[in-house]
Amino acid sequence: MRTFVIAVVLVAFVLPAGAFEVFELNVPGRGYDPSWPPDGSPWHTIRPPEAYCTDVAQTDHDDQNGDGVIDPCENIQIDGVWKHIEWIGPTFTISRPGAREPILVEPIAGSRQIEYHIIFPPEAFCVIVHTDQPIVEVCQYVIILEPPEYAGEWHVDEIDTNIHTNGGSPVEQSTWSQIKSWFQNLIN
Ligand SMILES: [Ca+2]
Repeated sequence: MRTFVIAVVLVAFVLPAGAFEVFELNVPGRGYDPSWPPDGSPWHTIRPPEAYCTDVAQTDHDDQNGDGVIDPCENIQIDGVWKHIEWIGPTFTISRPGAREPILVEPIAGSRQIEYHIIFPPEAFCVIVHTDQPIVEVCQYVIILEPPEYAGEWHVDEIDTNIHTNGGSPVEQSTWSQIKSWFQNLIN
């Protein structure tokens, strides 16, 4: 029983730090470039939706294999908080005449590069769109074939570098402090 309680408490402490987040490197004209930018570089929050457009800064980074490239399972410190990188890749901002606003799409790993999922706007998050050709450059026109609500010709406005993080790993010191404190209380 005690083991179960401990497990529940550990999950309760750790899970809030594991929220899924998406950041876009905010360096105009850089395009897709997965090399580590210098600390101090600005990133732009895409998710969570309530933080959309919030500008944050890279305050440190952990290039574990020393190759100068952002890799999954490496860590980035955003505004002083370490975050575990789950995915890195290009994000495409595309628009079409008459559309209310551009949408942001990302390639689906392992696809034939004509399948993308929407990461913005929030109400369309994870909707999969199929294009007639791979998206490769700014100012390219591509045709979305489906789903019907997005079908038509789209213009590639920007190509940027995005990362997905789990929002807090390695576990922050404050969380460990909470866990240690809880265990000390349990023992005493
Ligand atoms: Ca690396």
